[in-house]
Amino acid sequence: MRKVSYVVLFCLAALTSLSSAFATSSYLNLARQRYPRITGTRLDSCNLCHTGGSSRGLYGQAYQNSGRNFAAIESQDSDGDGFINLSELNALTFPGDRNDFTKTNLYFPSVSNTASHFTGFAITNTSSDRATLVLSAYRSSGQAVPGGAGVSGYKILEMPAHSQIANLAYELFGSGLQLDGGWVRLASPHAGVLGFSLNFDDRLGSLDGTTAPASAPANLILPELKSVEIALVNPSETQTVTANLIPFDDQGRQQNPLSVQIPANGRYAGRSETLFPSSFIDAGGYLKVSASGGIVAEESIDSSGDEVSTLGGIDVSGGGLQLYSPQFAAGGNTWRSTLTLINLENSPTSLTLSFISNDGLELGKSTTIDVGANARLVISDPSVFGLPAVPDNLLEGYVRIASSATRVAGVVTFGDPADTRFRTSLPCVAQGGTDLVFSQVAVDDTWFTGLAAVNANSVPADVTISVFRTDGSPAATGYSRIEPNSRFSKLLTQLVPNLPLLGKGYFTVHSSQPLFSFAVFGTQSLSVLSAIPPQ
Ligand SMILES: [Ca+2]
Repeated sequence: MRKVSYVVLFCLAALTSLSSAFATSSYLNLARQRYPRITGTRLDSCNLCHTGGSSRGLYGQAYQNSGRNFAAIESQDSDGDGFINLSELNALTFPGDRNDFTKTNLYFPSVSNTASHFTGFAITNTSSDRATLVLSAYRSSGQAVPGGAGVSGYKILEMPAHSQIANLAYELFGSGLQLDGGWVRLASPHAGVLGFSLNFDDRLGSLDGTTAPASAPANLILPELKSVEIALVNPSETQTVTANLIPFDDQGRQQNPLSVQIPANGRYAGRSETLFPSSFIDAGGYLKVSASGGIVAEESIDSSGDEVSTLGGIDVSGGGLQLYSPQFAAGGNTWRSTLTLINLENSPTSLTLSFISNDGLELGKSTTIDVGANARLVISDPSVFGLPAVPDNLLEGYVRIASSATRVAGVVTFGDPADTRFRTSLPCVAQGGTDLVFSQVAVDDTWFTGLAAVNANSVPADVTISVFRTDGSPAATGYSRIEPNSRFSKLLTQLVPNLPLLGKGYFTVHSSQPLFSFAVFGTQSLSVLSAIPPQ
């Protein structure tokens, strides 16, 4: 009898643990059904809810306490790491482990894949570790792009150390992808991932790129209001945001604001001339966006022809007392530049502007201009420096901007004099860097890549330019010296000897002194041109 009891007890115990295992695996099945992307990943195990053995972890406890309702705990942060459970599951980080969370969040605010418009992504893993990343595509409604025939709403990438990918949206999400003005989130539990995207049309008549921002502030400025399409993304996965669009004129006077609601994961797009009276827009001005939560903002300026230049939103708390426009070029029938500066504070300032040549010599004379509270100053030719508005010969260099009282931000737009063939924009920079990464390089029969760098220091800068293939292996290296207050603007082929033809890849700039720098790439025929800020 006793033996039989042991056997019975043993079997009961085995059954109990078996049934608990069955329960766990059926809960895991439910998790897979609700979050299909976890299937086959490191989250696809008992460890999602349990911390080794059978004891529940923080997420497992929350699931139990909710009456086993995944939806009910999606907006909770069970492990207190600052990321809600839904974000963690979407980013493939453990919602019950406070040491495991998204270290890189990047936002690509304008993504299209239609018969005529495409988006390309260049993503670089700059770290010496392998990185897992999850790309998620959303429609403007906030709906995740649904999976179906030839399309998936998400893409999981495993990137070796120092590697790069350059792919079109449909190469990542499938040839069935149909997206007209959506957006993409990149999340990774690894740090050191950088992104850049390019939007272009099928004729390569227009192309422009922007670096993917890694943060979503609540207060931003879009520096142009005329002939622009504004795009705002709400990256919250659970909360609607209210965004107030507040137009300012060049004198800093606020006009009637417009309020828009953007659903969770949603995107709002609108053209300035349909949003605000033309009498106001035609006079210039800029837009302040003030939202109830973090947002990502971008504007595309298309004032002439089909040439587009894209600018990311400027964080209102950013800018600086000293700024550099790393490019200003005018004349010689080749270039025209427009420098736009905005006083970010509610009190007046004076801006002293100096135009400095590549050799470090002042071009014309420095000028000081009073700028009112919240006002905007537009410099569209070099006449403010006492030079001809359209110089016969090319004048090229950089502009230093010093503000007497308040933080200012700015952008420079440059293109051909008629502004119809090519045009691109760059933010002005307050702080230089010694280690810069440019997430894209293209050097072949069709494409060129150029690099400009300003050494605004009083000592020479020794610069190493290293070009890498997509697998992270070095392709070629070049060395340059930039004298104090000087600048170079050259083709990558001039700076890096023995550079092989490359359609993809990336490059880094290491300097002994902080530099203000940017890259440009475009077609050899200059039908398109895109400037790339460093990251
Ligand atoms: Ca976590």
